[in-house]
Amino acid sequence: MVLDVRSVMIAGVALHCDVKAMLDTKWLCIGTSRQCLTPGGSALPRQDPALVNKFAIDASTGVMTIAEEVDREQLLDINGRFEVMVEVRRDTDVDEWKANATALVYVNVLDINDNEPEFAKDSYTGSILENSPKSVPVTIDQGDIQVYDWDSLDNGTLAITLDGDDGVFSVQPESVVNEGTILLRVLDPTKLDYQLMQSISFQLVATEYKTPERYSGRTNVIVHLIDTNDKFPQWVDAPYYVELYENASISDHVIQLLATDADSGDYGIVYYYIVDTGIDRFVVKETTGLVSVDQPLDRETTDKYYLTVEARDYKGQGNRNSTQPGGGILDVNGQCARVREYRLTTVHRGGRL
Ligand SMILES: [Ca+2]
Ligand SMILES: [Ca+2]
Ligand SMILES: [Ca+2]
Ligand SMILES: [Ca+2]
Repeated sequence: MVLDVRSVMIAGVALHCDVKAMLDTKWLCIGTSRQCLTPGGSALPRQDPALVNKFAIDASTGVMTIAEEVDREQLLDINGRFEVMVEVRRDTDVDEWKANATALVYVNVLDINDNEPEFAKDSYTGSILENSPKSVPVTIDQGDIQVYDWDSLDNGTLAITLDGDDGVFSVQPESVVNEGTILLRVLDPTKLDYQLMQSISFQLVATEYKTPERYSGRTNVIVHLIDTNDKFPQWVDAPYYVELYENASISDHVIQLLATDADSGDYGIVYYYIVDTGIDRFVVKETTGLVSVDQPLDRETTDKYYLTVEARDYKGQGNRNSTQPGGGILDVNGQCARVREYRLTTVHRGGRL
């Protein structure tokens, strides 16, 4: 015989079962047995006696009752189904072992929606490279993001959504039954710019969508963006043009060049290099961009110079951008040596190499 009982039931509630129908005036029900039998009658491994003891039976009426609280979600290893052996014995028998009978009572514990969706952790942290393409998964520091609702079928069926991520990520899967491991993937790569934001905070939400209660659970997620060297040095105030007198001394400052780079750390530190071959009249300090005279100038030979200077990030090994500062050599005519600096729009601005 099979009985159904709603979980969680309160101890003492009567189950009117067919055990009573087995009884007549000559038989007494003496209680539940701890031994389980298959429907065919062969011995099974015993259910935990503690489980069988959740039931009691009235010895005179045969009415089974619940002796302890029954929670289906605590009985998943037996699929929410008890197998209770009930024994009856005729009280007038001298040899009670020959005058008894047994029946196996199956008790199915029916589910109620008494669990709310829950994530394994209250918060998660993750990381991802900026500019990662669509569908790339976020690396989660804690391993997997796991969500649970152990209620049965619709009561444990969840929709997984994002709240507050501004459309940057997607979730996979979008629906879970009972338990699931949630992956976060890139949905909109254009918003993964370290120079715009270094981290994104949002919530993951698991919501029952097949129950009237619509229970839901949330967890907090912070995804840190990892900078990449995606920005190139940019020249400030280019193009450059200077005029200097031919008697300028070695080490005289000619012009201060400046390029900036928005990346962080070494990706954003700029070094300067003169890349022309055959022009050895000037030097640039790698770390500052200051151009100085390195060889005596001779106006009779050359009255104009154009250098090509590169700004490079990542210790001089990364992205490059060049400019071409120009210089005119002026006759001294008895004046003191000095430098005149101009910004000329006609001077070509170097492009990316
Ligand atoms: Ca539930
Ligand atoms: Ca339940
Ligand atoms: Ca960057
Ligand atoms: Ca850079």
